[in-house]
Amino acid sequence: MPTLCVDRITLREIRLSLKEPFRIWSGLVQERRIALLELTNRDGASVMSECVAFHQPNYSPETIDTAWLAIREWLAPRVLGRELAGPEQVHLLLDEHIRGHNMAKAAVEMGCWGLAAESAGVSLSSLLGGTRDRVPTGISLGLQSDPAALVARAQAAVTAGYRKIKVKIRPGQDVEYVSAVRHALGAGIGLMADANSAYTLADTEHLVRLDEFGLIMLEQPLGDDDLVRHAALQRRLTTPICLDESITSVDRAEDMIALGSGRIVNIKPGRVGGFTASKSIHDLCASAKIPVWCGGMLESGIGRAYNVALASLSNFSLPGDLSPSARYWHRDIITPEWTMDDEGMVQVPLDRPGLGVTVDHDFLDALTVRTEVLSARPAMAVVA
Ligand code: OSB
Ligand code: MG
Repeated sequence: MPTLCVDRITLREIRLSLKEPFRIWSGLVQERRIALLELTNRDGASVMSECVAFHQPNYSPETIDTAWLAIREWLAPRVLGRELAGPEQVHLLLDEHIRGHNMAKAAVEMGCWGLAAESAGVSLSSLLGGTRDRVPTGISLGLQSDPAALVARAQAAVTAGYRKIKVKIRPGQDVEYVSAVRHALGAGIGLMADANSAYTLADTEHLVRLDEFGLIMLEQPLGDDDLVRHAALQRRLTTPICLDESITSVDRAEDMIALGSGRIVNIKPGRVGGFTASKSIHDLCASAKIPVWCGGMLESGIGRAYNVALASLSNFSLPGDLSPSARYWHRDIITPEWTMDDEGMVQVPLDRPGLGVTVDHDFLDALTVRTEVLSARPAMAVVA
């Protein structure tokens, strides 16, 4: 068993412009500021990981800048130069006496999983216990200016082969939009809506109107930390509620099940602090017969590699937000880019060790706006 000992973490920030701005209720992303980590093992192996925090705290309290600080000041020092029995150990190591900062923790923790896979010469999917060689893919469509614009995008997505169409909604842009898309696509297409916490319980009667469209789920209608009101709303809806923002740990998933706050979980490894927590939530949900699927955070091809590996686990039974590179970027930072076949499936790169993607370092350098190298604290210098 090759040992895991991270000697160096190089942080870098890149800027990557989306082909089309992505709008949710609480904000807009046009140019993605992405923090990438390169972890180097003592044996020389190295791997990159991605921190999914946005530039603003509109999805979760973290931002790229708070994550950068947390990694430099508190998280990297916990792993650098330490002999690790395996990546399973890293979650607890980062979690003890450090509250929150899940996306920062996840970037380090998932990088350790990637490094372990790379060093052992196995695919990340096999190291995690994945059981599939391809995963079904959905698309997430941002808020549009009118129903026709949304319908056009939804129809194009169905033609491209996507297995699930998710539309963002907000007060004033909901029933009319969902109705237009459902009528245009027909009853057989898997359709869902994501509100990113845009509503309150006072909107219950209004949200009940969505029941008639046969949505596979309604994602995160209420407050990000509000399981109690989601339970009240779920009692009024026939549409299953799926929680995204609210599920920040395996304990919150347990609470959701106990309270009946939702019937489906969107697992984003960044939001829950990494792969060990993701696997625990996956296993808990499997035993409670709660389907899970892998969400997205407008990741580059590096973050996508981690999500695809995770989505190859058996209880990821619904299509994930795992769109191919070309849905987001003019050019991705990996070669070849992520693609989807016309059945809406993404191939899990099982035949390659580690992440299974090749980073385009020249392009990465051209996109980089800052870097910082973090190393194991050197032994005290002896001054002669
Ligand atoms: O709620 O899943 C979300 C994008 C930004 C912020 C929140 C969300 C999303 C998405 C995009 O839905 C999913 C993707 O990466 O394609
Ligand atoms: Mg969501």
